[in-house]
Amino acid sequence: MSNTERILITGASGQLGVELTMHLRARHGADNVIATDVRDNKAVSGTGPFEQLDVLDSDSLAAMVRRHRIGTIYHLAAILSAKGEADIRWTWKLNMDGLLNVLELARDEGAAASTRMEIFWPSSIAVFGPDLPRENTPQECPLNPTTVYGITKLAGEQLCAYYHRKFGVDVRSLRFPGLIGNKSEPGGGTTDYSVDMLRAAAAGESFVCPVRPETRLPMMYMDDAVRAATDLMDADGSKLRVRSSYNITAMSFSPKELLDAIRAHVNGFDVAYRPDHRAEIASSWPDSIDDSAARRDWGWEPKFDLPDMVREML
Ligand code: AKB
Repeated sequence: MSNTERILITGASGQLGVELTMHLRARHGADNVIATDVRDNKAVSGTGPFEQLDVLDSDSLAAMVRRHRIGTIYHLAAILSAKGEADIRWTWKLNMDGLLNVLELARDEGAAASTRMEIFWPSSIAVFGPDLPRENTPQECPLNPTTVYGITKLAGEQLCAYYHRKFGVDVRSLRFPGLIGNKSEPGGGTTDYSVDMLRAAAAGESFVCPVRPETRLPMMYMDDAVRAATDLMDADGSKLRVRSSYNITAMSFSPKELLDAIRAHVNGFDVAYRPDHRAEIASSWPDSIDDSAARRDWGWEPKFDLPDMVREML
Protein backbone atom coordinates (compact mmCIF):
# COMPACT_ATOMS: atom_id res chain seq x y z
CA MET A 1 0.00 0.00 0.00
CA SER A 2 1.43 3.43 -0.92
CA ASN A 3 0.94 6.40 1.36
CA THR A 4 -1.61 7.86 -1.05
CA GLU A 5 -3.85 4.89 -0.32
CA ARG A 6 -4.38 5.06 3.40
CA ILE A 7 -7.75 4.04 4.81
CA LEU A 8 -10.00 6.17 7.00
CA ILE A 9 -12.81 4.63 9.04
CA THR A 10 -15.62 6.74 10.50
CA GLY A 11 -17.64 5.28 13.35
CA ALA A 12 -14.59 3.12 14.17
CA SER A 13 -15.58 2.76 17.83
CA GLY A 14 -18.86 1.05 16.92
CA GLN A 15 -19.74 -2.63 16.64
CA LEU A 16 -18.59 -3.13 13.03
CA GLY A 17 -15.98 -0.36 13.22
CA VAL A 18 -13.85 -2.06 15.88
CA GLU A 19 -13.64 -5.39 14.04
CA LEU A 20 -13.14 -3.82 10.62
CA THR A 21 -10.36 -1.58 11.99
CA MET A 22 -8.57 -4.58 13.55
CA HIS A 23 -8.87 -6.56 10.31
CA LEU A 24 -7.65 -3.72 8.06
CA ARG A 25 -4.75 -2.94 10.42
CA ALA A 26 -3.65 -6.58 10.36
CA ARG A 27 -3.82 -6.55 6.57
CA HIS A 28 -2.37 -3.13 5.66
CA GLY A 29 -0.33 -2.14 8.72
CA ALA A 30 -1.67 -0.20 11.71
CA ASP A 31 -0.28 3.17 10.56
CA ASN A 32 -2.16 2.95 7.26
CA VAL A 33 -5.59 2.71 8.90
CA ILE A 34 -6.83 5.93 10.57
CA ALA A 35 -9.69 5.16 12.96
CA THR A 36 -12.05 8.06 13.73
CA ASP A 37 -15.12 8.51 15.90
CA VAL A 38 -16.68 11.08 18.22
CA ARG A 39 -15.90 8.76 21.14
CA ASP A 40 -12.73 6.92 21.99
CA ASN A 41 -12.62 3.12 22.20
CA LYS A 42 -9.36 1.60 23.46
CA ALA A 43 -9.78 -1.34 21.08
CA VAL A 44 -9.08 1.05 18.19
CA SER A 45 -7.17 3.93 19.82
CA GLY A 46 -4.83 1.46 21.51
CA THR A 47 -3.88 -0.37 18.33
CA GLY A 48 -3.04 2.43 15.85
CA PRO A 49 -3.82 6.01 14.84
CA PHE A 50 -7.09 7.34 16.25
CA GLU A 51 -8.53 10.83 15.75
CA GLN A 52 -11.70 12.33 17.10
CA LEU A 53 -13.94 13.27 14.17
CA ASP A 54 -17.55 14.35 13.85
CA VAL A 55 -18.67 13.41 10.33
CA LEU A 56 -20.96 16.44 10.29
CA ASP A 57 -17.85 18.65 10.32
CA SER A 58 -17.02 18.53 6.60
CA ASP A 59 -13.97 20.84 6.91
CA SER A 60 -12.30 18.61 9.50
CA LEU A 61 -13.14 15.53 7.44
CA ALA A 62 -11.57 17.07 4.30
CA ALA A 63 -8.49 18.25 6.24
CA MET A 64 -8.01 14.79 7.71
CA VAL A 65 -8.33 13.09 4.32
CA ARG A 66 -5.71 15.43 2.83
CA ARG A 67 -3.36 15.29 5.83
CA HIS A 68 -3.29 11.48 5.87
CA ARG A 69 -3.49 11.03 2.08
CA ILE A 70 -6.59 8.86 2.33
CA GLY A 71 -7.55 6.73 -0.70
CA THR A 72 -10.42 4.74 0.85
CA ILE A 73 -13.11 5.66 3.38
CA TYR A 74 -15.24 3.13 5.23
CA HIS A 75 -18.03 5.45 6.37
CA LEU A 76 -19.77 3.61 9.20
CA ALA A 77 -20.92 6.42 11.53
CA ALA A 78 -24.72 6.19 11.87
CA ILE A 79 -27.63 5.87 14.28
CA LEU A 80 -29.36 2.47 14.07
CA SER A 81 -33.01 1.47 13.87
CA ALA A 82 -34.28 1.23 17.47
CA LYS A 83 -32.41 4.31 18.74
CA GLY A 84 -33.29 6.28 15.60
CA GLU A 85 -37.01 6.21 16.41
CA ALA A 86 -36.34 8.24 19.59
CA ASP A 87 -34.90 11.23 17.67
CA ILE A 88 -36.04 11.45 14.07
CA ARG A 89 -34.41 14.79 13.25
CA TRP A 90 -31.01 13.80 14.69
CA THR A 91 -31.07 10.40 12.92
CA TRP A 92 -31.86 12.10 9.61
CA LYS A 93 -29.12 14.69 10.13
CA LEU A 94 -26.34 12.34 11.18
CA ASN A 95 -27.14 9.56 8.72
CA MET A 96 -27.79 11.77 5.68
CA ASP A 97 -25.43 14.74 6.15
CA GLY A 98 -22.61 12.43 7.21
CA LEU A 99 -22.94 10.41 4.00
CA LEU A 100 -23.36 13.54 1.87
CA ASN A 101 -20.15 15.02 3.34
CA VAL A 102 -18.23 11.87 2.44
CA LEU A 103 -19.67 11.66 -1.10
CA GLU A 104 -19.02 15.36 -1.79
CA LEU A 105 -15.45 14.99 -0.57
CA ALA A 106 -14.92 11.95 -2.81
CA ARG A 107 -16.29 13.92 -5.76
CA ASP A 108 -13.99 16.91 -5.06
CA GLU A 109 -10.93 14.74 -4.44
CA GLY A 110 -11.68 12.68 -7.55
CA ALA A 111 -11.81 15.85 -9.65
CA ALA A 112 -8.56 17.19 -8.13
CA ALA A 113 -6.39 14.05 -7.99
CA SER A 114 -5.27 11.52 -10.57
CA THR A 115 -6.51 8.60 -8.46
CA ARG A 116 -10.15 8.17 -7.45
CA MET A 117 -11.19 7.78 -3.87
CA GLU A 118 -13.11 4.64 -2.93
CA ILE A 119 -15.98 4.62 -0.43
CA PHE A 120 -17.68 1.81 1.47
CA TRP A 121 -21.03 2.60 3.06
CA PRO A 122 -23.29 0.10 4.87
CA SER A 123 -26.98 0.00 4.09
CA SER A 124 -29.32 -2.42 5.87
CA ILE A 125 -32.24 -4.81 5.65
CA ALA A 126 -34.12 -1.88 7.24
CA VAL A 127 -34.79 -0.59 3.70
CA PHE A 128 -37.38 -3.38 3.35
CA GLY A 129 -40.97 -3.00 4.57
CA PRO A 130 -43.80 -5.36 5.48
CA ASP A 131 -45.38 -5.30 1.99
CA LEU A 132 -42.75 -7.67 0.52
CA PRO A 133 -42.46 -11.46 0.32
CA ARG A 134 -40.83 -12.24 3.70
CA GLU A 135 -38.96 -15.25 2.33
CA ASN A 136 -36.03 -14.72 -0.01
CA THR A 137 -36.77 -11.00 -0.45
CA PRO A 138 -35.33 -10.02 -3.85
CA GLN A 139 -32.60 -7.50 -4.68
CA GLU A 140 -34.98 -5.37 -6.72
CA CYS A 141 -38.38 -4.70 -5.14
CA PRO A 142 -40.51 -1.78 -3.91
CA LEU A 143 -38.85 -0.34 -0.80
CA ASN A 144 -41.18 0.98 1.91
CA PRO A 145 -39.16 1.17 5.16
CA THR A 146 -40.99 1.55 8.47
CA THR A 147 -38.29 3.37 10.49
CA VAL A 148 -36.50 6.69 10.03
CA TYR A 149 -33.25 4.68 10.01
CA GLY A 150 -34.61 2.59 7.12
CA ILE A 151 -35.65 5.77 5.30
CA THR A 152 -32.12 7.20 5.65
CA LYS A 153 -30.67 3.93 4.35
CA LEU A 154 -32.99 3.97 1.34
CA ALA A 155 -32.20 7.64 0.59
CA GLY A 156 -28.50 6.88 1.15
CA GLU A 157 -28.58 4.02 -1.36
CA GLN A 158 -30.07 6.37 -3.91
CA LEU A 159 -27.42 9.02 -3.16
CA CYS A 160 -24.67 6.43 -3.65
CA ALA A 161 -26.11 5.34 -7.01
CA TYR A 162 -26.51 9.01 -8.02
CA TYR A 163 -22.93 10.02 -7.15
CA HIS A 164 -21.63 6.97 -8.99
CA ARG A 165 -23.75 7.59 -12.08
CA LYS A 166 -23.33 11.36 -12.25
CA PHE A 167 -19.78 11.95 -10.94
CA GLY A 168 -18.13 8.53 -11.22
CA VAL A 169 -17.61 8.27 -7.45
CA ASP A 170 -16.59 4.68 -6.68
CA VAL A 171 -18.95 4.06 -3.76
CA ARG A 172 -19.91 0.48 -2.88
CA SER A 173 -22.52 -0.71 -0.43
CA LEU A 174 -24.05 -3.76 1.29
CA ARG A 175 -27.48 -4.21 2.87
CA PHE A 176 -26.25 -5.75 6.12
CA PRO A 177 -28.53 -8.04 8.10
CA GLY A 178 -28.18 -8.14 11.92
CA LEU A 179 -24.47 -8.35 12.81
CA ILE A 180 -23.22 -10.54 15.65
CA GLY A 181 -19.74 -10.27 17.13
CA ASN A 182 -18.03 -10.51 20.51
CA LYS A 183 -15.22 -7.94 20.28
CA SER A 184 -17.36 -4.82 20.56
CA GLU A 185 -20.75 -3.74 21.87
CA PRO A 186 -23.66 -3.23 19.50
CA GLY A 187 -25.72 -0.09 20.13
CA GLY A 188 -29.24 0.99 19.22
CA GLY A 189 -30.16 -1.75 16.73
CA THR A 190 -33.22 -4.00 16.65
CA THR A 191 -31.13 -7.10 15.94
CA ASP A 192 -28.87 -6.39 18.97
CA TYR A 193 -31.15 -8.67 21.01
CA SER A 194 -29.21 -11.64 19.56
CA VAL A 195 -25.84 -10.37 20.88
CA ASP A 196 -27.45 -9.51 24.23
CA MET A 197 -28.98 -13.01 24.49
CA LEU A 198 -25.62 -14.65 23.75
CA ARG A 199 -23.86 -12.43 26.31
CA ALA A 200 -26.44 -13.29 28.98
CA ALA A 201 -26.03 -17.01 28.25
CA ALA A 202 -22.22 -16.73 28.45
CA ALA A 203 -22.50 -14.83 31.76
CA GLY A 204 -24.87 -17.42 33.26
CA GLU A 205 -27.72 -14.88 33.45
CA SER A 206 -31.32 -15.12 32.27
CA PHE A 207 -32.53 -12.86 29.45
CA VAL A 208 -35.64 -10.81 28.66
CA CYS A 209 -36.08 -10.71 24.86
CA PRO A 210 -37.70 -7.61 23.28
CA VAL A 211 -38.53 -9.46 20.02
CA ARG A 212 -41.28 -12.12 19.68
CA PRO A 213 -40.05 -15.74 19.91
CA GLU A 214 -41.08 -16.67 16.36
CA THR A 215 -39.85 -13.56 14.46
CA ARG A 216 -37.09 -14.70 12.09
CA LEU A 217 -34.52 -12.21 10.77
CA PRO A 218 -31.49 -12.43 8.48
CA MET A 219 -28.24 -12.32 10.48
CA MET A 220 -24.46 -12.56 9.99
CA TYR A 221 -21.42 -13.34 12.13
CA MET A 222 -18.94 -10.46 12.25
CA ASP A 223 -16.09 -12.31 10.49
CA ASP A 224 -18.35 -12.77 7.48
CA ALA A 225 -19.46 -9.11 7.63
CA VAL A 226 -15.87 -7.82 7.65
CA ARG A 227 -14.93 -10.16 4.80
CA ALA A 228 -18.00 -9.10 2.82
CA ALA A 229 -17.05 -5.42 3.11
CA THR A 230 -13.40 -5.95 2.16
CA ASP A 231 -14.21 -8.42 -0.65
CA LEU A 232 -16.65 -5.91 -2.15
CA MET A 233 -13.97 -3.20 -1.97
CA ASP A 234 -11.43 -5.56 -3.59
CA ALA A 235 -13.83 -6.54 -6.39
CA ASP A 236 -13.40 -5.45 -10.00
CA GLY A 237 -15.61 -2.34 -10.22
CA SER A 238 -16.60 -3.09 -13.82
CA LYS A 239 -18.37 -6.27 -12.61
CA LEU A 240 -20.52 -4.49 -10.01
CA ARG A 241 -23.98 -4.17 -11.49
CA VAL A 242 -25.62 -2.91 -8.28
CA ARG A 243 -24.53 0.61 -7.35
CA SER A 244 -27.27 1.25 -4.81
CA SER A 245 -26.57 -1.59 -2.32
CA TYR A 246 -26.21 -5.39 -2.51
CA ASN A 247 -28.42 -7.79 -0.55
CA ILE A 248 -26.24 -10.14 1.52
CA THR A 249 -27.07 -12.70 4.18
CA ALA A 250 -25.56 -15.64 6.03
CA MET A 251 -28.29 -17.22 8.20
CA SER A 252 -31.83 -16.56 9.46
CA PHE A 253 -33.19 -17.37 12.91
CA SER A 254 -35.85 -16.40 15.43
CA PRO A 255 -35.17 -15.77 19.15
CA LYS A 256 -36.61 -19.25 19.83
CA GLU A 257 -34.23 -20.87 17.32
CA LEU A 258 -31.30 -18.93 18.80
CA LEU A 259 -32.32 -20.09 22.28
CA ASP A 260 -32.37 -23.73 21.11
CA ALA A 261 -28.91 -23.33 19.56
CA ILE A 262 -27.56 -21.77 22.77
CA ARG A 263 -29.11 -24.51 24.91
CA ALA A 264 -27.01 -27.05 22.99
CA HIS A 265 -24.06 -25.50 24.91
CA VAL A 266 -25.59 -23.88 28.02
CA ASN A 267 -27.90 -26.04 30.11
CA GLY A 268 -30.88 -24.34 31.73
CA PHE A 269 -30.46 -20.95 30.00
CA ASP A 270 -33.72 -19.10 30.56
CA VAL A 271 -35.41 -16.51 28.30
CA ALA A 272 -38.64 -14.56 28.91
CA TYR A 273 -40.33 -12.60 26.11
CA ARG A 274 -41.44 -9.01 26.60
CA PRO A 275 -41.96 -7.58 23.08
CA ASP A 276 -41.56 -3.78 22.81
CA HIS A 277 -41.22 -1.35 19.87
CA ARG A 278 -38.30 -3.43 18.58
CA ALA A 279 -40.71 -6.35 18.01
CA GLU A 280 -42.73 -4.16 15.63
CA ILE A 281 -39.61 -3.11 13.72
CA ALA A 282 -38.41 -6.73 13.53
CA SER A 283 -41.71 -7.98 12.18
CA SER A 284 -41.61 -5.39 9.36
CA TRP A 285 -38.29 -6.83 8.05
CA PRO A 286 -37.76 -9.96 5.90
CA ASP A 287 -37.25 -13.49 7.30
CA SER A 288 -34.57 -14.15 4.71
CA ILE A 289 -33.17 -12.37 1.69
CA ASP A 290 -31.94 -13.34 -1.76
CA ASP A 291 -28.25 -12.46 -2.13
CA SER A 292 -27.72 -14.05 -5.56
CA ALA A 293 -26.66 -10.73 -7.16
CA ALA A 294 -23.76 -10.44 -4.67
CA ARG A 295 -22.80 -14.09 -5.30
CA ARG A 296 -22.87 -13.52 -9.06
CA ASP A 297 -21.06 -10.17 -9.25
CA TRP A 298 -18.28 -10.51 -6.68
CA GLY A 299 -18.38 -14.09 -5.40
CA TRP A 300 -20.05 -13.52 -2.03
CA GLU A 301 -20.34 -16.66 0.11
CA PRO A 302 -20.87 -16.74 3.88
CA LYS A 303 -18.81 -19.11 6.05
CA PHE A 304 -20.74 -19.09 9.36
CA ASP A 305 -24.19 -20.60 9.94
CA LEU A 306 -26.19 -20.52 13.20
CA PRO A 307 -24.38 -23.38 15.04
CA ASP A 308 -20.94 -22.04 13.96
CA MET A 309 -21.83 -18.53 15.10
CA VAL A 310 -23.15 -19.66 18.50
CA ARG A 311 -20.06 -21.80 19.11
CA GLU A 312 -17.71 -18.90 18.24
CA MET A 313 -19.67 -16.42 20.35
CA LEU A 314 -19.88 -18.60 23.44
C1 AKB B 1 -30.41 -2.65 13.34
O1 AKB B 1 -30.98 -3.57 13.93
O2 AKB B 1 -30.80 -1.47 13.35
C2 AKB B 1 -29.19 -2.97 12.50
C3 AKB B 1 -29.58 -3.23 11.09
C4 AKB B 1 -30.23 -4.50 10.71
O3 AKB B 1 -29.35 -2.40 10.26
N1 AKB B 1 -28.50 -4.09 13.05
